[in-house]
Amino acid sequence: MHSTLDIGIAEVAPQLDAARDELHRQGWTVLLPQALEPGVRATLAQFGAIVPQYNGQDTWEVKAKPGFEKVPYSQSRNGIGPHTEVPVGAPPPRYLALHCHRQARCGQGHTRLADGVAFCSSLDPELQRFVRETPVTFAATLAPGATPRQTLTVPIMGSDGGRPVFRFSYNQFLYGDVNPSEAALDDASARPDANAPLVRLATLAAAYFESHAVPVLIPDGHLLIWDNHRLIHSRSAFSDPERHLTRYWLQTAH
Ligand SMILES: O=C(O)CCC(=O)C(=O)O
Ligand SMILES: [Fe+2]
Repeated sequence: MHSTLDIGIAEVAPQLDAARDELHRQGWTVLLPQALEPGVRATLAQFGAIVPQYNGQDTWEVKAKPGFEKVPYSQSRNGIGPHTEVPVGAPPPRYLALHCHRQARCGQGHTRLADGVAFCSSLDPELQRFVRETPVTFAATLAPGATPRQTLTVPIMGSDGGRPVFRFSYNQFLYGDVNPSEAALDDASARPDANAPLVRLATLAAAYFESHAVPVLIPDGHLLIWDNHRLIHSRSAFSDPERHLTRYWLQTAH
């Protein structure tokens, strides 16, 4: 006998097959509200296992909160530079999903995606070598200025079972942490020089995003899912305080 949940998933199976194809082909896809009818978690389970976030819970609300007005943080209305999620993870979550409850109505607040592997190919040979060979210490705190801090030292372009695993953080390369505090942002003396490879990479990624990123304004009720081992994402600033998405991290066996 089928439960309601089984029937729900069976009904959307063709849509999910098409979405999986697109996810593998272009690195991202958008699921329609109908594909989420069996329940967001049940649908996401068809892509991977939901894993806990920095707060220990398996969801994170991307919604502006007081106290983060000056930092490039998910719970602010500020833009966030090009990054991959959880670069301190070994491995980082394979997929990232954003379920949109209410999109910004101000014409901004796009989630922007670009191919990290293509970005690496656009670099000069010296930086390409740096990206593949030089270990970089990634550091992440749960929230700006918080403790504890997690770190991992690995090259930017690594691999997991033969697949590329790309780690990147504009914030980390410029300000020393995935979630820089206001003090770190203000501390010009602590800033590495413009010729340092990590600073050049951050600047080049921002420029690459200007010309190559796909801006996605996830419609209300839809879910954007992308390959976090391959794509870099960023967010444009917005003013609408009601913008609200729920973020999920998924892990796969391979
Ligand atoms: O708000 C967004 O569109 C994405 C923010 C972000 O980078 C994240 O939640 O991982
Ligand atoms: Fe992110």
